[in-house]
Amino acid sequence: MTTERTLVLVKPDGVERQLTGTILARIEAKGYKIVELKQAQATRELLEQHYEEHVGKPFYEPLVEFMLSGPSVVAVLEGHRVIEGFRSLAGTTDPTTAAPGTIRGDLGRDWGEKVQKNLVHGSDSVESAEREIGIWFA
Ligand code: YYY
Ligand code: MG
Repeated sequence: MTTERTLVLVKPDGVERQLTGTILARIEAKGYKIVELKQAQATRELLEQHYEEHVGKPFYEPLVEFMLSGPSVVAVLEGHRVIEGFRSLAGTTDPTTAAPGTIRGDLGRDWGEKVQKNLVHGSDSVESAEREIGIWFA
């Protein structure tokens, strides 16, 4: 089995709520290695690439506005099966119903807004991981 890399974001809600340390600690406690780490302010152009699969969907515009609302913390994790491992750690997309024990399930909820502020992003495949790492660490 080969070592994988995945792109993780602590989204602007996580940074604003000062949950970066908590989230990174959970990643390290699970045993994954953080091999790149920085804070970055996304641009509309960057987000259009990052979320290319979602361009045109009803939630796309609110999602972009939210992602532009403040800096994100951007990390690359490394480990065996880290792509599915981080997504399991993150929990399902809707933080209200994400399982307790996950990052989204323990730390997130619906704030009554159009967009789902769900604290983190994790790549969903080897292909998207390599693509997203190239976008955020160009
Ligand atoms: O991979 P994941 O982040 O769990 O969900 P995606 O289906 O890739 O959607 C990306 C992002 O868009 C999601 O984290 C929140 C937002 N979103 C939304 O606001 N409303 C939806 N119905 C679906 C997704
Ligand atoms: Mg996704």
